[in-house]
Amino acid sequence: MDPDYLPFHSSPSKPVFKLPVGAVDAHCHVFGPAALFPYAHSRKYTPCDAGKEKLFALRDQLGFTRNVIVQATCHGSDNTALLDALATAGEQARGVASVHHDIGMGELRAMDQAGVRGVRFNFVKRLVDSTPRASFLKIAQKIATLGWHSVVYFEAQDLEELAPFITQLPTPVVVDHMGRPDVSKGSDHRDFQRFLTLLDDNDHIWTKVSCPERLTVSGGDYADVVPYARTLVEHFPDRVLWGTDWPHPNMKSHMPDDGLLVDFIPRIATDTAAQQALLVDNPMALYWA
Ligand code: 0GY
Repeated sequence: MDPDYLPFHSSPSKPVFKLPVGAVDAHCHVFGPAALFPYAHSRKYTPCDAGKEKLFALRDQLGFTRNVIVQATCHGSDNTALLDALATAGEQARGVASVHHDIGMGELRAMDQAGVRGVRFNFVKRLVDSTPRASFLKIAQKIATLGWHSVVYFEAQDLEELAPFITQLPTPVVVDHMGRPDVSKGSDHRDFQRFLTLLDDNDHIWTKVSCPERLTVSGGDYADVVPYARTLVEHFPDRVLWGTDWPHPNMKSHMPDDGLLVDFIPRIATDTAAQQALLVDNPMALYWA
C-alpha cells in the first residue's frame, strides 16, 4: 500500500435511511488481496487490499441486495479479481471490466456469462496512461453486439473535448461521478451546464450521482455537492445510478463512513419514487434485464 494511501473505514455506521428492497450499490470495487490477485505493473497507485468478503459484508450491513463491481485501474486489464468476486456473488453482482482492444469475442462472451455487462474507458490522467480513442471505439463496437454499455470516467474540464467521442459510442454510456464537476464553481457554471446539455441531447447517456466525499470542497456534510446530484436526479430520473465507491481509492482529505454516505441519498433523491428509480429500477434495467 502507498505510504499516503487511506484505508477504507473500519467500522461504518448502520444507515438511518432505509434502502428500498432490492437496492443496488452500482459502483464499488474489489482490490486484491494482492497475494491472490496481484496489482498491475502499470498501476498509478497501490491500494489497501479490499477483497470480496469485505465488500459483501458491507453490502449486507448497509442494506443493499446487489453490487455492480467496477474494475479499478490498479488491476489494469486483468479482471481476475473481479471475475472471482462475481463467481462468489452469483446473481447478487454484475461487473464492469477493463479490456484490451484486441480481446476476442469468445473471451467477452465468457465474461458475459460471468456477469460482466460493461467496459470502462478511463480518461483521468492521474489514473491511466492515455489510450487511443480508436482502441476504445473498437472495444465499444465489440461489446455493442452483447448489449453491454460503456462506462466513462473523466473530469469536467475535459468534457468539451471528449463529447464527440462519447456521443458516437455505439452503446449506452454511463458517466462516472456526475462527470466530476468542480463544485467550487457552482452548478450554473458552463462546465456543469455542458454536462446537463450532453444528457439532455443524448438519451442513451446515464450518470452515477455518486462520490460526494470525492467532489466536496467544503467537506462536512457534503452540502456543496447536493445541488449537482439533485439536479441530475430531478432532470433524468430514469438515467441515474448510485454507488458507494467503496473502498474509496485515492481519497486524500478523509475516509467516508459508508453508512453516512447512504444517509446522503435522501438529500439528492428526495421522494420514494426517485429513490426507487435510483437504487432499484434503473440499475436493474441496465444490469439485470
Ligand atoms: C473511483 C475513483 C477513482 C479510482 C478509480 O479505477 C480506479 O482506480 O476509479 C479515483 O481515484 O478517482 O471511481 O473509484
